[in-house]
Amino acid sequence: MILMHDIIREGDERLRQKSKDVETPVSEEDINLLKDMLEYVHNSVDDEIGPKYGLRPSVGLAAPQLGILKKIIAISAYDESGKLHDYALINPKILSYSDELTYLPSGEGCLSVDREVKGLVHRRKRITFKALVLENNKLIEKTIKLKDYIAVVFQHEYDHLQGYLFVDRINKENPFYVPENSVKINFGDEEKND
Ligand code: K3U
Ligand code: NI
Repeated sequence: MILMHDIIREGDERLRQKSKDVETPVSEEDINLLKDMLEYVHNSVDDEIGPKYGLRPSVGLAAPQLGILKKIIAISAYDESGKLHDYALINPKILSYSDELTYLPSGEGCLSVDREVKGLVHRRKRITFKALVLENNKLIEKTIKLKDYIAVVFQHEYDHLQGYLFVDRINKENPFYVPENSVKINFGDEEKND
């Protein structure tokens, strides 16, 4: 099982490198890595397993965060309507995205960044990507459209495959700057201050 000491941190050069495509047919080893990564994300938010093993809660994990420079991503997160999105992805490739941007009003965090970084990360509001998706123990090539929060989570993880961290995307002069084409993600349980 993946633990926090397996996760590499800011300052490790491997987080700054570009990941390589996973060779197909995908090996048993790579499929097991993908399963272990999704298991980490599930365990991290489990009320018993998370605290027992000291796991930092997470909605996603990318292979480079384990020092493995392969295009592999696991995501498990609830969208704004309460729907669970579980994705185990190999070789994701963004096909298109909206001009419109979106952002989390509380900013982002990362298992590989051990400090609180204040500021907003503006990401594409809608994206379409293709990937090999693990479903029912089978890898299927799929095209997936995501929007809003789940699209933000996907882009955070996809950035890890390109060697970017969320801190790189915060405006240095004005961390809370909001471009006119960026809209706040609203989970519906926040106070309305605007
Ligand atoms: O955003 C986090 C969260 C955890 C539990 C419940 C709800 C939210 C924790 S930080 C996180 O999940 C990172 C994981 C990382 F670093 F390994 F990629 C991913 C993330 C994606 C989008 C926004 C913020 C964080
Ligand atoms: Ni991260």
